[in-house]
Amino acid sequence: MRPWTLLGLVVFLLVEDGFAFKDHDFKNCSQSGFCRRGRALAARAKEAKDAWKSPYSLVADSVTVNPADATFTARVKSSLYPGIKFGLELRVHHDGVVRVRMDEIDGLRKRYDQAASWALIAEPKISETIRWTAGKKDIRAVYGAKKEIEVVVSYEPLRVALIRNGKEQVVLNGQGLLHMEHFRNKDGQEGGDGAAQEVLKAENPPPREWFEGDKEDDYWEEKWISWTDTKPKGPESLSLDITYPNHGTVYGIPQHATRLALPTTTGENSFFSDPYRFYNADVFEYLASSPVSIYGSIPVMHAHSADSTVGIFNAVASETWIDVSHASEKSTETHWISESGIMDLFLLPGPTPEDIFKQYATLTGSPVLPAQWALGYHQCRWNYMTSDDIRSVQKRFDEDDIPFDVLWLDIEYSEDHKYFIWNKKNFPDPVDMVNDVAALGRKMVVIIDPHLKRTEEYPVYQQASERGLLVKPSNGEGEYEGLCWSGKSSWMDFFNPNAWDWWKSLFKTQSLPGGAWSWTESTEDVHIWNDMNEPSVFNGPEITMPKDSIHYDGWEHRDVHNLNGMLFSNHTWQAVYERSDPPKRPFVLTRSYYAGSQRFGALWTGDNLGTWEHMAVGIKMTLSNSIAGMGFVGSDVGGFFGNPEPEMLVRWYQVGAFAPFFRAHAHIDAKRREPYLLEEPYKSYVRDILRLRYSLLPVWYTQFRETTVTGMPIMRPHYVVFPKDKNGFDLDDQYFIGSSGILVRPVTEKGATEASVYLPAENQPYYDYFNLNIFRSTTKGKTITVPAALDQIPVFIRGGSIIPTRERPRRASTAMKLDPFTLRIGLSKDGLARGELYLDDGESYDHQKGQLIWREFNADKTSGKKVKKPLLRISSRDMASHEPEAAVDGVSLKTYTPENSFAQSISDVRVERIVVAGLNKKPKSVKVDGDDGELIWEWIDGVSAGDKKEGESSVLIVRDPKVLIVKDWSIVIE
Ligand code: NBV
Repeated sequence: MRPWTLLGLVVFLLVEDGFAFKDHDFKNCSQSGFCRRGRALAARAKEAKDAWKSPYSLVADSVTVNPADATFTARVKSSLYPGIKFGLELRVHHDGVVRVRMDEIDGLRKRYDQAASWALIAEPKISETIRWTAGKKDIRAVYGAKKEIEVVVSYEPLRVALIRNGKEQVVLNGQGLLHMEHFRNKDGQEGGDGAAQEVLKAENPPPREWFEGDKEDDYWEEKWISWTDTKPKGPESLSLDITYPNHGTVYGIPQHATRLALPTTTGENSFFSDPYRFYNADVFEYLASSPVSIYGSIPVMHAHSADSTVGIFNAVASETWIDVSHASEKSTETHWISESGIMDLFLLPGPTPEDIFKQYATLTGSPVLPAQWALGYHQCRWNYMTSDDIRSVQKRFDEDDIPFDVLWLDIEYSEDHKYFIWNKKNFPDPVDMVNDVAALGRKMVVIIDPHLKRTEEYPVYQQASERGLLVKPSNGEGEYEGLCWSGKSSWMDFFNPNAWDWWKSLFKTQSLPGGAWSWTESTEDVHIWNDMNEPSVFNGPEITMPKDSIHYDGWEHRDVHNLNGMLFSNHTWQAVYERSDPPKRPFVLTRSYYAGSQRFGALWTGDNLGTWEHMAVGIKMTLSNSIAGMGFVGSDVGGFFGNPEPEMLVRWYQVGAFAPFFRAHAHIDAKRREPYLLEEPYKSYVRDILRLRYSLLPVWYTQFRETTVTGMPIMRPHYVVFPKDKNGFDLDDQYFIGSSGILVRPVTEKGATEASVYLPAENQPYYDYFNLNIFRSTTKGKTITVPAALDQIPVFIRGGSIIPTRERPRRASTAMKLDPFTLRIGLSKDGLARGELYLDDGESYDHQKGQLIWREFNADKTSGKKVKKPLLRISSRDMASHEPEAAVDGVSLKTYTPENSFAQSISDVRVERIVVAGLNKKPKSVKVDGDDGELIWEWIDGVSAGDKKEGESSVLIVRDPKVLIVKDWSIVIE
């Protein structure tokens, strides 16, 4: 018998049987009042064609330009409602990003305006050099090194355009779909200035119906199935068209289970019939191709062409629908419809993808450097049932020499789903259990969900209740109650600042003064998994909290819904950070998230199905999350639901091993599928994949450092690496690992024996990672077919790359600290290569004080001490002290010295092997520069990097070159 309460069981069965994804579980646009209104507006505009004119205009004599910086404000009016005032503000930031804000002024109520403040790291710096110039018809700002950027705000109708080199990059209200529904009273009173309405009536305004439609469609109440949303504030939606007249491809707006290059949702040949939706939801058995909302929302979109990339970040937290259509091959129209909130939009001018990542990271922060162990393999299932079960899983992995770093506990560890509280029948000795796992250098992750069981016997609920920290029902009285795993539950309101310190105190592993409750039955080796934080409410509308529930400061849940999950996991992250002194890097996995979540932790793509389609779309979803800033991402290996056959499981491990976050997970009803349970040859295949992941940990970790500084994604789709190569714009089944030069094309097709791989438009060799065979791309790009039997993964080294690996099989990443390195070098067609290695203690924050090594490896032809013109010279130098901008976690490395104590702790670590592929002739000698002793090396004849041929490349293997990883050195090949 599973250890849940009767109520939990009933709820579970309901969820299991009743909620398999069916259309009627979640709203489509036509079932949501404001989305219907927004789409109807677009339809009227389409029908009216050129006769359509936006009623919104900027009041020219209200323009106020700030003399000290690049800000202006102005009043906006709508010819439909002249008594209603809107305020518009535009600011150009110091990096050229443009922020556009619009709100109703002196309205009957206030629109929610704090979404950006949760997402941004700080108030952005406004440019002090750029100025707005107001004219009769528009106001504009011109900037950029060559004055190539122009932002033009036209007065009538109101229209905002960001232009680069004369080409419009992004246009707001170009299609006239802007509509900010103002607050009004139910009795028909509009609010605002009645006198002005009289004036306008005399001026013969366009009929309101022409623009808004002829009925008050779900203005004051919305019924859906058995729920009634009371909508006490009435209509307050915001419709806005965002057009990219010169960009044919758009990416981003995760999370949706679809392709990276977003398919169209309107127009004749639309791929989906509904818009993409943002309304964080626990969508049970989500479809593998669908625009429906799932667990997280990042309102970030990139529009791309071979000419330039431009981005937008729309800081809105309420339910939002986005239509995408392509008016022509070269342009994209989008239409954003949000239920509430102000307009707060950031235009990221690019012009390269790299610039966009930097501009976005400057706003919302870059991913934080995770603990190194978190990049290892995570073994999870719902559930490991007892502490001995945990011990035995660890033992079985070790007996079979299969590496892993982390064991996970899902909800059944807890007593009656009261998180933090151990079910002592099955976990009598939690601290000993964690210590047994930690004794072998591993960690545990334990789940903490946000629903609190409403019982006096649960100290966490009891204290939250006493302190008034729980979300309130629509009448604002008492505590909102819903059903979740723990039965009758209430939810923490993290919008309440009083919740923060208290929540952090729960995670302390010591007893607290005054008898306050803390998690003493835990240790610093326990990290946290936040699930169900959309929030998931079993008996709520669309399995979430009713929109009219009340949060801190009186905001309705509708206003903040998409922020809810982020606030929970961010505060959990801070709790784990503050639990130890000095702090250790927390690991917190979240299911729900928003723009800015990247600063805190990792995410996974939720409850996927064990199908080939889900395996494939998981890659697309992780790519989409990556380009929207959430770089530490992965999907459940194996698929959450179902029992994957061995072939599928092996392929899924291959997919997972090349995702930043690598975790296998399974539903409670799924058969056990830990890798050691597999028959041969599958078990060996999986062991090899895991060992491959571990051997590449130095690459992953080095790429994580880079993203903490540049915001560049770790999983990098083709358009990011080759923005001008049109063949790559739609590619989303293959990608690069950061700037390492590794290209991977995981196989997600059943029965595959070969795979086709696109080599980008550059004239370079690409080397098969495993056998070093050379394939050649051309300046036009080329698709190749490579063998892909079940034990093969198409992985390539881009010519010109040096890949540092650690190839000794170990049980966990923590056991690799003193392991030697191998350098795998794939020469470019010119016979050159470059690579990097970043290392630190992997766990503390000493790296921010310069306790680290950051090396640059080069293969070139510069002269050695004795040899003037070598065939090749391979060298290692200290990057951290040479790079003027050296940084990690956004912190500059000014205090770094090469002799730091971390470097000293690995001072004996050697390079044990160097493998060079593509050298043009057999060397005569290989020596450490300046030394006379010949190194031990081996030569295999083959095709060189500069040849035109394909096939087996030449390989030089230098064994034990007697050089240290922390030192500068060079090896000359004559
Ligand atoms: O906590 C149980 C599961 C968890 O294993 C899964 O990963 C989450 O996405 N959780 C959802 C709740 C129940 C799902 C049916």
